[in-house]
Amino acid sequence: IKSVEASIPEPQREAWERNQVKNFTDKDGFEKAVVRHVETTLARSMFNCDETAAYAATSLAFRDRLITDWNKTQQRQTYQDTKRVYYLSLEFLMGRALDNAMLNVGLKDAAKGGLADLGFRIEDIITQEHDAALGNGGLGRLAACFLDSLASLNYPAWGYGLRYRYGIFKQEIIDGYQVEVPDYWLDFNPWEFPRHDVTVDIQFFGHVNKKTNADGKTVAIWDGGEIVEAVAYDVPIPGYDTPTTNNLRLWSSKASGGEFDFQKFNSGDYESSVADQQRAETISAVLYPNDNLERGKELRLKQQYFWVAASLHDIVRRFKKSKRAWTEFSDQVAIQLNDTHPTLAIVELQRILIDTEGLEWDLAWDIVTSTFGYTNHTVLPEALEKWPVGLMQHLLPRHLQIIYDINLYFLQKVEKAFPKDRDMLRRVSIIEEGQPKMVRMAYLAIVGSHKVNGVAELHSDLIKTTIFKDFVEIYGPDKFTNVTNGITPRRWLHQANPRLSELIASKCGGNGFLKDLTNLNRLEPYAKDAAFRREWAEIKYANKVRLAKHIKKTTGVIVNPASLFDVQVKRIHEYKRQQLNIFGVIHRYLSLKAMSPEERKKQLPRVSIFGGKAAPGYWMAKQIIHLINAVGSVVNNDEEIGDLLKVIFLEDYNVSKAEMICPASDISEHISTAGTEASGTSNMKFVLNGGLIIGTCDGANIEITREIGESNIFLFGNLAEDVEDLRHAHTYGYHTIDTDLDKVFNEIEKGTFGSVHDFSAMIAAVRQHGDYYLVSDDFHSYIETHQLVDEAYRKQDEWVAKCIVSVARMGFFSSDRCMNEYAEGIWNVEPLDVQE
Ligand code: GPK
Repeated sequence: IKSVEASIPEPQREAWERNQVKNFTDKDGFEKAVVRHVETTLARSMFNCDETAAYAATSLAFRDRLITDWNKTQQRQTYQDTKRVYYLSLEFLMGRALDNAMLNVGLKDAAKGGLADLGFRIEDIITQEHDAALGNGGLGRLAACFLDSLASLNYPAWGYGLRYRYGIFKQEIIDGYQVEVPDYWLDFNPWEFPRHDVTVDIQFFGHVNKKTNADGKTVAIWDGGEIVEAVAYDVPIPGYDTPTTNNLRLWSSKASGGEFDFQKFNSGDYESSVADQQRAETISAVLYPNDNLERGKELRLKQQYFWVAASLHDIVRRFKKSKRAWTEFSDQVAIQLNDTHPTLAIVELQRILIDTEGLEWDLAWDIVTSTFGYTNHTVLPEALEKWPVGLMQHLLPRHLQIIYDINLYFLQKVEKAFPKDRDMLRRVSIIEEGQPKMVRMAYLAIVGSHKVNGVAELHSDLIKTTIFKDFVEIYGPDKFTNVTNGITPRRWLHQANPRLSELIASKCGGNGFLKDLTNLNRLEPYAKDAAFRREWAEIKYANKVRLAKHIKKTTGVIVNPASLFDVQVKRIHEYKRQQLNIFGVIHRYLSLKAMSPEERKKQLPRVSIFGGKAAPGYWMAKQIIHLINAVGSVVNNDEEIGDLLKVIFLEDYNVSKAEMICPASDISEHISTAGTEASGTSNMKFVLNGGLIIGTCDGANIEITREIGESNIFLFGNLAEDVEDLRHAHTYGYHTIDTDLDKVFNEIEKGTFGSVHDFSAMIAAVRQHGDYYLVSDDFHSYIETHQLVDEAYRKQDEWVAKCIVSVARMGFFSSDRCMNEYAEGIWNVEPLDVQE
């Protein structure tokens, strides 16, 4: 093994070593770094430093540390020449970086003391930071948790994504309706390093010519069209308690050849030269705000190719520097496709290998398929990506030819294995026949990968028996596997809930559980310890007080922290069934209203908290938000009800708000129609923070139940295996609406919550349009289960004991476990030793 130093030529090594950057390691060093950045980098007088400047200088001080660690990590990884993982994701929902950097580097206390000396409270400085919100929801946040785990476990790994100028929109609630505001987040971003020297020219459009070489071989030449330049921006990803600092490389688009086309500019065509520039910049301008939905827009396909082509160019360039034979490509490189969004990478690598590098098709295809792995995140048909053949032909003519060839060879093999099964060929073809013809991206991803995985056991079973059934027959079951999702305990426990983390550490032998979450099991005996339960409950209460303050500040509503906090925060979607929740809330309200004052006094006070964004074009989801707010304004102002019920919609749910909300929940709702939520990951965050959950038998809820025990979770509703039959029955007229739900509907239709017209479609979806999401079928068991929740919460001691036992049994759901499973079962990569 060559050492890092060996990469520096002998005569100069001493001078470089003598002048090495020395990073701060304590409070005094931190203060010096801050003051220096205030005065020099920010050019502010040290006596004129506000919180914004203190945030900037603190971040820059930590950035200095990260980048020196980053440099060493990259050198080490290059010189050891081990296999690297490349995680391709259109979304990285990172949230804030400063708090995470301080904790991972282990210098938060130093920073806290230093900032206090300089006159600041660390909390005020941390909250200055704008979330990096380059994602929609679960899929993007999963990618961010994976990066944290990969670095913490010392895996050589890079993320590749797009540097959107606008992340997910900011949500405002105006008169109860969602209004979208652009999220321009790049005004000051100390966490990225522009690499103006790392650029790639990306080609679009044009045409393909055939040319015969000197050796008589025919080759394809992709000519003409337009070129857009990709510029790299690097974001350092620090591991927890390790010097490993990995890289997230984000590509930004820019007109090729500098600012303007000078030809056009000089010829007086100023407007069109500016227009060209703007068109190029549009590619990385904005994140598509859809979750679990693909809308097939041309610009989206351009984004995908732009990002994939730049990333592959980078990966191939790095490989070629190693001078190894092409046959060793997959010994050096593993590429994971986060959903089908980067599927064109398969085609692009095949194109590079055959067109640019001159390899034979079969050899190239072996290299390609041994390099890629594909993760599926949904079975919802509206989310499965398909692109019109015509659009692909226009934008990427050479790629379409290659897709046709991939399909031809694939179908030939299928035909051999299943002779005379014409329908099989039609079903599995990468090209869907129809008007228009479509390229099925998931099928292309399966054919071009060596492993396909789902994200929870039920989901991985479902893809094998439904959407990808034929492919299991063709390839055999071993190509398909499961890796149940996980979350990083650093952000979702240590950072979000410092007091709970500290209490746990005091009983688990220190902070080791943050690196091996299974160590949480040492907590279990303390569930029986009354003093421990008191401390535990006191922390939960303090977290609820903090959320109550936020609610008061942002909505004006005063909630009692002693109430049961019932939380559903996630993207608004019919399949996630926020409508079921709000109908249940209305049912509770009607029940309270029907009670005598004496009876009412016996009821448990509850706060129903919602949060989440609706895709701007998802009309029904927006109506759900409106109904929640409409119910809130009636219930919250009903003096007869008082503290017994409050309904809150939290504006602009995002990662940093989740960090405040998860620790403050008593019960959270994960109530998707069985079989629709691939995994869910917030269910894990809530349990890890000492909250219980109410949920359906869906996604990771099932495995959470297996781990923590059935008595510690509130399960309800129909099972996935029954959904199809129920839907079938609805369609053929056997749908009687649950009587309690019918009362709720009647109340809405009386106008109790205002605009009857707005809510009629939500009701019609259940009553008239087949109730696709089984809201009525599950309503009764949902209501009953909430009664069980009330009863359980009254027995506080038992409740707290359940919470402690659940946390103790959550070790499995660390994204560290997840990354180890991918590394062993899919990537075949190993961690790199870090002897410093
Ligand atoms: C799945 F298909 C998609 C999508 O477009 N966006 C998204 O966030 C989610 N997902 C699933 O809905 C979750 O069940 C899952 O936990 C998450 O991906 C991560 O796998």
